[in-house]
Amino acid sequence: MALDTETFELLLATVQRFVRERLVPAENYLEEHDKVPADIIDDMKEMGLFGLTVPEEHGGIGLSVSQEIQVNYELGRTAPAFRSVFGTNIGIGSQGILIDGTPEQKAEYLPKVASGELIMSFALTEPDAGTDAASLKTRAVLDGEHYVLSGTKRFITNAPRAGAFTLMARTGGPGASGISAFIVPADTPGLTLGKKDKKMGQRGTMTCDVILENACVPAVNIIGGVPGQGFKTAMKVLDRGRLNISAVSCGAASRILDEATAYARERKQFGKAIGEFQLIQAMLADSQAELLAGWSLVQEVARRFDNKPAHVSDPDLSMRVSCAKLFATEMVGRVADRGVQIHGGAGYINEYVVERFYRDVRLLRLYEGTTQVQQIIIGRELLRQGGQ
Ligand code: COS
Repeated sequence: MALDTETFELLLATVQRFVRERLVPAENYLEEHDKVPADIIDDMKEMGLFGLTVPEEHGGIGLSVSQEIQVNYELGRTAPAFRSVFGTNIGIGSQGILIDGTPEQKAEYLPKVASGELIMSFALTEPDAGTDAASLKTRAVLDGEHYVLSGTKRFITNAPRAGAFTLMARTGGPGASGISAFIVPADTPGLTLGKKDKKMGQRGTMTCDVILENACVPAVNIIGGVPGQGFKTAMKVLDRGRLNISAVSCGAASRILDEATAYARERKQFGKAIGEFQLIQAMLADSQAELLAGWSLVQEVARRFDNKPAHVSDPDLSMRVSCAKLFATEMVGRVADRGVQIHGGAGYINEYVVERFYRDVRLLRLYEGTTQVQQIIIGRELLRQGGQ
């Protein structure tokens, strides 16, 4: 599944222009008002951004993973909240249906996701189950043709915008095999939202708790129709999500580096531009080398992704995705830190772009699996392969 090269190049150029001409100028508004302007969301729908990864047969554009990461690189060059409007929707919010859903589930939900009519959000994390996702406690008890869900989901991105959730709950015993993935409409009686979380950065993104108190969901809403497969579905979804976070990290690093380079050319100290000092050049050089290394890695993993069917899990590929997420998200943290350093005191002042990016990119090392989770996945898989 991929868009033909010529059409994709046009789409990418349109996204680049949209980022440069519409999103970057709106960054200050976003930071000040903590909200993505409605006319920008309308433009996103019109451009087809809500359907980027949904297959054409379900009304989307059907990008391959290699194409999707390029779009995400471009979107990484602006505030992450813009991508979050549709990124979680076509990404972790609805990928579970795309990867493991029944034909009926795909036909019912994906066209609405592609048009932007339905926003979907991914609900795995709980107050006591973050990194240890397989220990989640939200219960789903079968009652005739329905499951009754009770529990709390935490830090759920886009929950206030969501029309439905891909929500993991326990239908069986302890551990991963007792978990099922449900499609839960946001208007289900018994489902309420907590107060909006106040975050360090990424203003304009919306996260909050999703609380379920005897929320009744039809049994046919289990993704794939078979209970006990939800943890695996969630992990497959996160494999693709983590690669996209890696691409966003590279895009963000390129923007920060552009800002730092421009500042180094303009800012004068000791009678010349600070960029003429080799200590400043060293920081720029390290950032450029690390960015290129990260982006090459992300593209290489994306190519492998495109060579396998989406529903098939491949531990070696998951390990490579974790390498990309670990490297790219840590890399952008270092690039942002150097960006602030090159700006000197100005880098700590809110009106400079690097200050905002420094806060925004901090989350990339946390969500969709911390750096330490990626290390666990890589380490375990290496040991499993036995050094061959
Ligand atoms: N694709 C498909 N299946 C996978 C998979 C993947 N990427 N990763 C694991 N599985 C399968 C395993 O093969 C195993 O199946 P079997 O029991 O049939 O062998 C099952 O899922 C359980 O896997 P595992 O034993 O590795 O589970 P753990 O409880 O040890 O969990 C970690 C491992 C820590 C890696 C996992 O819980 C994790 O990724 N945690 C972080 C969660 C996260 O990213 N949260 C962010 C929320 S979204 S912002």
